[in-house]
Amino acid sequence: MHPFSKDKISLYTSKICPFAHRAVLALLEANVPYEAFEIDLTNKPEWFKEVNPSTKVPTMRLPTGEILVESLLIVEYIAEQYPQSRLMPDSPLDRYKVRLFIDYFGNNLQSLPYRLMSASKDESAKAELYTEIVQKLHTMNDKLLEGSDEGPYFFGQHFTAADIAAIPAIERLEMTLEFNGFDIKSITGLERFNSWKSAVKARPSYSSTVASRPELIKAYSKYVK
Ligand SMILES: N[C@@H](CCC(=O)N[C@@H](CS)C(=O)NCC(=O)O)C(=O)O
Repeated sequence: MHPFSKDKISLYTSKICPFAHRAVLALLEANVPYEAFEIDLTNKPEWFKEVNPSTKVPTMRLPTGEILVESLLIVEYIAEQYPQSRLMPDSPLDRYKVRLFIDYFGNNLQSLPYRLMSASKDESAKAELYTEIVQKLHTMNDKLLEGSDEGPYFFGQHFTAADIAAIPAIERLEMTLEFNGFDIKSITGLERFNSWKSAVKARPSYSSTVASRPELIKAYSKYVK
């Protein structure tokens, strides 16, 4: 029998997982009471298979027993179930823009930290990837400007699912760049990106839940080849 909360949402999560962090951010931003069950990804409990046979985090259990998986779909569910959170904009066109940004981010930036970690001993692959990362961060800067000139969030003053989708992987990209001796702050032309990142990181939902650098480095060292 697996543990779950009888009256609240249960979130099976891992502090070091960027996907799980999205669900945590959405729940906190929507002020939804929930109980977290921390899953050790290196030694998953047997009972986790009963909750979600794919044994991935985040997995969310509603008090009715329904199981929800996939971080972006969980974020959208929270946005719809708790519309006062305003995690998605009001108009279909603006929601489309948020989803387009999330799609762009997933296809272009989400995998960069893992790719850089895997290339870490290969200096020429790393240099090539670094050029690609700089170019992709410039494109992200442009996409943020397209969302809103002023910011600070993708959708201006309004914090949305777009910000939630992107920040966990950006945190890990920043860490991996630093780990390899690259300072993201030394890349010029990223003013909009930098102000976006600072504003998102300053939110209590983020600052109170982000894994520390040592925790992340310990967890991610297994990807370093
Ligand atoms: N597409 C999924 C990815 C979730 C995922 O890959 N989570 C990783 C941790 S970061 C996991 O649970 N891995 C466990 C495993 O693969 O065994 C989502 O967005 O929720």
